[in-house]
Amino acid sequence: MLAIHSHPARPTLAVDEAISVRGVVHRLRALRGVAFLHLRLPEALIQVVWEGSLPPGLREQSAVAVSGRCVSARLREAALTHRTLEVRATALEVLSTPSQPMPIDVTKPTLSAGGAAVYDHRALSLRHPRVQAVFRVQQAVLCGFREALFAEGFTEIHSPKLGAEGAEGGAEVFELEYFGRRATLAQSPQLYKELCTGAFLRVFEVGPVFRAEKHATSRHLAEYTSLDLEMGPIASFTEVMAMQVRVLAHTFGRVRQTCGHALELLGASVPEVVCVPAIPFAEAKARIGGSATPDLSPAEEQALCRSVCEETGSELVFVTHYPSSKRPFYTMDVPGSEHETCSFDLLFRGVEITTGGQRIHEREALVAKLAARGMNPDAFAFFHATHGYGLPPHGGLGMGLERLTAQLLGLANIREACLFPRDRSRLTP
Ligand code: AMO
Repeated sequence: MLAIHSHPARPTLAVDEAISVRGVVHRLRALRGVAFLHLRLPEALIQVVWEGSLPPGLREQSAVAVSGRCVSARLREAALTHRTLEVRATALEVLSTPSQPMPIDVTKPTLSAGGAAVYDHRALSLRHPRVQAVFRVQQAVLCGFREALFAEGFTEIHSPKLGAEGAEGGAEVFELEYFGRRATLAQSPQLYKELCTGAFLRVFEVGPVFRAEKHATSRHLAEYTSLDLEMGPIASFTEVMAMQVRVLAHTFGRVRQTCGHALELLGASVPEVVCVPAIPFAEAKARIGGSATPDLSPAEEQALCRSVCEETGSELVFVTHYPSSKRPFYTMDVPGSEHETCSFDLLFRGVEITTGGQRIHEREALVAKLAARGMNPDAFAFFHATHGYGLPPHGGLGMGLERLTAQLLGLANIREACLFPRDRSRLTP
């Protein structure tokens, strides 16, 4: 009978060790009698030196099995991580051979293919070390986010992505046919994370959300990964802001600790998050001489970040008390005001990365707000019925993973931080 053991055979990538690995040939340079292979392993790019004739089928992108001995640590500049090694191979077996050459060159230090080609051949451009570095940082961001929230007593949830109504309102909702009736794709886990505060008190979710954005911009996707948290009971939305600061401080620390080489490859610096300035919306507008609109335009967000950074040195800034007209129905208004909300955005290097705030937790107030907005309270009965049975005063936030990654790494376009981007014109690959 076949028995499968739990001990993984992970190679020790250390100088003077015997090594036996399977990987993919990233780059092949064959000289007379000697070949240099850059080999892609799960966490590293190593150099393999092979003296002898080339086995049939050995090409770039071939999968191979290599045995040999690690002789030195080298090739730092091309590597995916700091664990870089040179291996003298004594055996080299070809496991698979591509039938076509690559349409884009992933072996040069920077990817020279133009914008559309990078995404048309996304599964191939992901093989480039710099492109991979983006996703290694993104993984560390996720890891840091989760670690920080587990340490704060949060429970991770997975809410449905198919539903009857969009949570965020507006026209940015995808509709589809669902067994003969209309359904929508979740714009956010908002309603479900709120409901879960009644059970778990503190919850978070990492998951896909869908926005039928009409405009093609460098900061909008039609599908993105939302990092959400919701917590109760709270006394003020500033507790949510404090949680955001603690979570980001830990997350950025995690990235600095584990992604040194990826950051170097991308020329990115990760700020220390100690204290983040907060400025009310009206004051923010006045400070930059902004327009009279109830939102900050992209240019105003940039101007505000520049101004606050010059004064305080902080690359992050909270804007609080957004006008009620620009916030969804579930947002709590400042007591005694119908115009200002207990809410905030967090801007990072000129772009909004987070929206958050306190929510209405009393059923009557919620139903009244829905009705006042001309929305049908019956369509949200499953939501406000739970409020009737008691929800703690609660608040939370949602942060776009791709936006956060793009801002952290100074990427010009959010698509660079998305494995397989979806926008108005792209549904494949
Ligand atoms: P909001 O709609 O502001 O708030 O979204 C929260 C954050 O998600 C990111 N984001 C996007 N990223 C890429 N493409 C898009 N089309 C896109 N739209 C938004 C941004 C933004 O700051 N339920 C609330 C959050 C909450 O209050 O808890 C919400 O979804 O980084």
